Amino acid sequence: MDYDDSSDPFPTALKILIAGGFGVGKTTFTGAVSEIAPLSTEELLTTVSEGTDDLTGVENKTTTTVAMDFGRITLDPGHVLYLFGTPGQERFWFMWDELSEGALGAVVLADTRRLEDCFAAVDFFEQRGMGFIVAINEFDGGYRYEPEEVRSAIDLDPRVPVVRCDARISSSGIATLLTLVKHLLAHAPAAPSYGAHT
Ligand SMILES: Nc1nc2c(ncn2[C@@H]2O[C@H](COP(=O)(O)OP(=O)(O)OP(=O)(O)O)[C@@H](O)[C@H]2O)c(=O)[nH]1
Ligand SMILES: [Mg+2]
Repeated sequence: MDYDDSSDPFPTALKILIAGGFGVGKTTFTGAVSEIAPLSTEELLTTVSEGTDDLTGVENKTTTTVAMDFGRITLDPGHVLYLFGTPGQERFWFMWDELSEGALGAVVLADTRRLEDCFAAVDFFEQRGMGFIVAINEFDGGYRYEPEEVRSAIDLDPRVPVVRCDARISSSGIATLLTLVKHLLAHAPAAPSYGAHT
């Protein structure tokens, strides 16, 4: 990077969404990478939701996000990411429009045991023309699919990166966020501070 950030005491704030279906690990991801105590709006799962949400694979899950998760991570002296985790339960999806206001891009977490649950998030960002990547959260005991297998299963645009991650591990989450930021910069109309290609 030929850009000197050191003279600027105020880093650029970038708003990023952590999205995906119910129980894919959005709250876990945000909590693992955040350098501040993550804000989370968890409520106990009710017996009503047992009928609507598929708990396969996350049987021990007792809470769900009702509004959002919030975390912060400093990528480098010039860039701070503000992470907003979306609620996964369908009845809270009205929050997504609100949360995506001003967002630069998104990580769509996917669980390969319930891949179809990420379709709604993928559609949401495709329709709005917002840059996103798909991160496969590898749960214990799940079959390890190749990213390219996942790409063709969701019929994803070849330009959208697909990566693997473990939402519980900070370094894995950070690597995922770096992939997203690089993807956003590569497709931004102009990013002179990074000397992006014209
Ligand atoms: N084994 C394993 N468990 C995980 C992983 N990520 C999340 N979990 C567990 O999966 C459950 C669901 O994680 P959450 O972070 O609450 O998922 P969420 O996407 O925020 O869920 P909603 O907000 O309800 O949609 C929790 O019990 C986590 O401990 C992972 O990578 N591996
Ligand atoms: Mg959550």
